[in-house]
Amino acid sequence: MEQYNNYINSVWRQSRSQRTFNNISPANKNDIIGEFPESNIADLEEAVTASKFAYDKWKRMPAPKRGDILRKAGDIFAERKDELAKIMTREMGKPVFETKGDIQEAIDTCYYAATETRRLFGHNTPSEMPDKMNLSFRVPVGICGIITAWNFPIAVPSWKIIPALAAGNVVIFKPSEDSPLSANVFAEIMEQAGLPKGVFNVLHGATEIGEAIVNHPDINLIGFTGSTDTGKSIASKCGSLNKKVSLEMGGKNAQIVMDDANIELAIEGALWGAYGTTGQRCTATSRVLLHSSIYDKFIEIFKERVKKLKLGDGLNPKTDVGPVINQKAIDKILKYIEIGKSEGANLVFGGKRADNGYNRSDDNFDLNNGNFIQPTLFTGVTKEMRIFQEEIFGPVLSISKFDTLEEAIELSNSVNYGLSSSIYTNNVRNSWVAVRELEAGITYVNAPTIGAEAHMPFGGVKGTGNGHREGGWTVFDIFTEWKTVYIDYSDKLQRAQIDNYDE
Ligand code: UN1
Repeated sequence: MEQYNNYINSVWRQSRSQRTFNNISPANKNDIIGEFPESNIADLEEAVTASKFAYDKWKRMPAPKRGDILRKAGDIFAERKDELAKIMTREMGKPVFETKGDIQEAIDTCYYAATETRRLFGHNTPSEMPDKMNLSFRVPVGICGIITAWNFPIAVPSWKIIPALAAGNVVIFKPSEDSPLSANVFAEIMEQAGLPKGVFNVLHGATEIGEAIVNHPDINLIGFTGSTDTGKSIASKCGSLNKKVSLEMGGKNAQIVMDDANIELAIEGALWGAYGTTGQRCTATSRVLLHSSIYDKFIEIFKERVKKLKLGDGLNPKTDVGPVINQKAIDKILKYIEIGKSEGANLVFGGKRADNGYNRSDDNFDLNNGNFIQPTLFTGVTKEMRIFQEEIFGPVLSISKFDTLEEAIELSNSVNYGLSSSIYTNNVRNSWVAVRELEAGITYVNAPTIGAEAHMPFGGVKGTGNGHREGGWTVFDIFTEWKTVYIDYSDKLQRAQIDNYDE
């Protein structure tokens, strides 16, 4: 079996723990991708020592020079797009057209961050004293511990790592144990781009190494994408250590469809939003709220479209929907389907593991060997139901009914999450009222709840985040501190707040 390593100080090496875990393709349990190290605290100490040493030089390199390296990384991601997309599909399952999009987000992020290194604007402002100059500019935070999920194995890490590096930080990255190979390719690309040694390190493993990173006193910041429960416990630990922490967590995103909407467009949007990435996005459409006058018509057409979605190997271009990530995910999703049934929702389609009787992209592909679940559709879902409230992270969509826009907004907002939201309407007033009232970091008008672009702020309110926004210009608020400078050239002691108001 192929053996893979950690990446510390530009050296590929085994863990001191001597322990490993297997990375298995979710589409085929017989396809073992390789063995990866289960890192421990000794590995982390080495990475921290290397990072500290690297930080000293990296933070002093002119930002535009750092930008040149990141631009080069973008070029290499672009050159290696096809090859990397296949690796990602093999390891986490989503179809190749999606993994290519995932890499494109990283390319966009590299190019955006590279140009930002020539801005990273600070502020000059008048002093209240004569002959004195006030300014404030961004400085790096230090060593950043980055912990991410597997559903966007390149895009989501890049949203954090690339701007962190652009701003002069160094990074210790713990990828998900379900997508470790993509992380190693990420490291290879950073090295090819010319990143100095120790600036970017990868440590594989699960909770043990994740907790060690969060607890390490010399790691100054934690950037996390994953579940709300894990995020909250990381945040409380960081609180007690007075460590900066940025969290991107769960979602329970709703698409509202008004009676005046283009129904065909809304159906297409819901299909992509709910079943794209097999529903495994924090931005996924897990609820559709339909105006009562179009409720039956929408469901009738929608159900037929869901039936047509072909399951299979993401490497096959005919596949619409890939597998879910692992057995734990299957158990969780099937448990929620049972909950939905017992709560009285109508299961109108799907609801089971998909076997070879299911609509496949290739008749010879054995769905039984992979983690395949039928795209599932519940109707008649009410807001008290757990399937309406809780994040399932799988191909399960709940449909509910409303009579007025106010009711739709109230339904959309009546969950503990607030990442994405959407309204389909051809009425200007409806759309702007929704934009104003929806409690979410992102609102789409006439587009599904997925599809964030790299140069815009990304993040959510309520249980989704802790006030930060990745993406665009706002990500630099996470990965920098402000240094404020006063330069007094009056040649005398000037006491602020006192001398200038002296009679
Ligand atoms: C995620 O699910 O963690 O907007 C990120 C989107 C993608 C990013 C999703 N561009 O759905």
